[in-house]
Amino acid sequence: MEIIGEKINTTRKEVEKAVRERDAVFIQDLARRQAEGGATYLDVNSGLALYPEEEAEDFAWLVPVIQKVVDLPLSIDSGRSRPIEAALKLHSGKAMINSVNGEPAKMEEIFPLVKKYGCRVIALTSSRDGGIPATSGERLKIAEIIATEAQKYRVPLEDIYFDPLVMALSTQHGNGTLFLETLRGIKNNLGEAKTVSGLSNISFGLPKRRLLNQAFLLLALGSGMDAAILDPTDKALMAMIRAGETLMGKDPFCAHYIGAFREGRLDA
Ligand code: THG
Repeated sequence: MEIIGEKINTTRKEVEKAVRERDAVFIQDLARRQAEGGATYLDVNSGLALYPEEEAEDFAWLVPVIQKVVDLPLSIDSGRSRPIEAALKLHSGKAMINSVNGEPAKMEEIFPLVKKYGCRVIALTSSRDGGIPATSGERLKIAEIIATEAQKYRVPLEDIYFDPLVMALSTQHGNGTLFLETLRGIKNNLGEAKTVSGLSNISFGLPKRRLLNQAFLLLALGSGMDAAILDPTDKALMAMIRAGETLMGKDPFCAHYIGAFREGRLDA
């Protein structure tokens, strides 16, 4: 599965400071450590920037600084199209835009960029103002609307990673099953479409969050999830992914599993 490293995000205080001070060494260290942990994408978020111009400048600094030290594509995590394009202009490889949703104005802004830069895109199953429906059926309907709209821009379904939007178990005990139902619905109804999720929301407000995150990851992997936004420097979590992929038949001759063992990557 695609492992999207989450650590370069200005909601984290040290990252906010490093971006503000243009501390390339700090950012490059985060990039390297995530790559070494097994990331296949790095999420980059500078959403604390107040103005779009500021966010665009942050991306214009971050993208080359990161890609100078790791040979990985980036997931450009932003709600604004101008900063996203500023990042894409400087990006090498197949970037991912994080994200579009079912809002018509948003799709009109983002899909032309996906087409122009030939990238992948994360599509949240939410509509206007981030409204997230309470049932998997309604979320699936939004995913279908997004898939139909993407066709108009000739964006291939296989480049769209639908995010069913996981919410805290502590607020609704059915939020885990709601997520898994939506995930399976997307995989069953939308052909080549991919799926993705962040992990940490599921466990919000509960003890032993890492335990829940690991169990959740495994259930999602078992339901066909294609990508996850997580901390690739978390060795226990990464070991769980390697085991899960092998158990799901995605590892011919268990070669990756055995290789990971030899590299000492299965020890938490
Ligand atoms: N879906 C999509 N995009 C997303 C999310 C998602 N982007 C943001 C978020 N969720 C994923 N990224 C992060 C980044 C950092 C942290 C969590 C998720 C994080 N977690 C710990 C904390 O908050 O306590 C660790 C703090 C730290 O290390 O400083 O920071 O779901 N499409």
